[in-house]
Amino acid sequence: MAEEFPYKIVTLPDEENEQIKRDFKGYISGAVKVEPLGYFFQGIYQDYAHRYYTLPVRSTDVFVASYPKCGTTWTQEMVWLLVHNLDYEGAKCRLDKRFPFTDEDSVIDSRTLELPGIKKLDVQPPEPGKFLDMVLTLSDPRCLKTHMPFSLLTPGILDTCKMIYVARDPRDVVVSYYHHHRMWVPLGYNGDFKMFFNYFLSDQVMWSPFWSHVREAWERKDHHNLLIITYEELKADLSAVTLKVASFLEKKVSPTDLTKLVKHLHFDSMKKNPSVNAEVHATTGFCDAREGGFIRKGKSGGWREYFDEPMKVEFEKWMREKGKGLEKEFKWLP
Ligand code: PPS
Repeated sequence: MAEEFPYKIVTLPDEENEQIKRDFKGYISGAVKVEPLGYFFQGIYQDYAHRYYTLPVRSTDVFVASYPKCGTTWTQEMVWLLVHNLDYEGAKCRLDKRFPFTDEDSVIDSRTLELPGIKKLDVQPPEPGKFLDMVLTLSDPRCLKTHMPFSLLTPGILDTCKMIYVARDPRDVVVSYYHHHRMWVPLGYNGDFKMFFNYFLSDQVMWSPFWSHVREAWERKDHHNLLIITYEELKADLSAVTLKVASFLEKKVSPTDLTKLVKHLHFDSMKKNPSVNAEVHATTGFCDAREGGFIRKGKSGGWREYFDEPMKVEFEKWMREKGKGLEKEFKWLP
């Protein structure tokens, strides 16, 4: 018998919901929280929650999971190439086709693509459920991206397949996520950074709360099928992390292969690589190129240019209170 979805999905109070719909014009279905941890989604998540929770996983699957903007794409490209024995020719195919995003159906509401207030788009609205259907028909080995926290994924997923979980200093995450919300036209966010910052700190952006997300992964850090890496480690020593991931995936990489792969994964190459930089969406109007592109700055510590002193203090307090030790484990704060 199919497993029951064990959590309660709660709609936000009317006033809050209406405000969110005004600030995020793409959230046509409003917003919900999944209790008890309070994971925040658009209302359309309800149509897929059970399917995500019961997604059949295979022993050959490799997941890259993260809270958004933590270095998912970077890790995906590395993982795909390692899994596919450095098939650079195959890697010319778009990453979102090679390495689908299992949550996609609940991120872009297909109705937003027809909204007059957003932007005239010349792409066909995707059929609801299309992305999950595609995931089910992929042949092995599947490489899958998710932003779902462990509790909303197939229970016991790590007993079946491997997963690489990526984390990043939330101060850089909030900046990157702000640009992401302005860049993806169907999300319909036109507000300023301060307003987004407040939404982030009150866990009212998709896949928040950040700390519960990271903590759920951290609690599983000793599982042999889970490897946790950070954006900061990738920045500090891409070769070392690549070797660590290769070893986790039981792949051998020669020194020559490593040099080539690290070059391929460098920010400058990824920024101009059309199979990963999502520039195709700029031509359809799906993505507003003025926000700096999907592969945007690629730096650690860029938050300093966005936070004023009170924001810095408030955010650090939030990190210490909600992070409760994790902020130190991940070396984001001393
Ligand atoms: S998403 O939408 O959640 O999948 O985004 P995600 O891929 O997790 O994160 C996007 C940020 O990762 C940066 N990025 C890189 N940084 C350095 N080197 C490479 N090769 C690289 N590729 C992607 C990307 O620029 C986003 O960070 P910001 O801070 O916005 O630049």
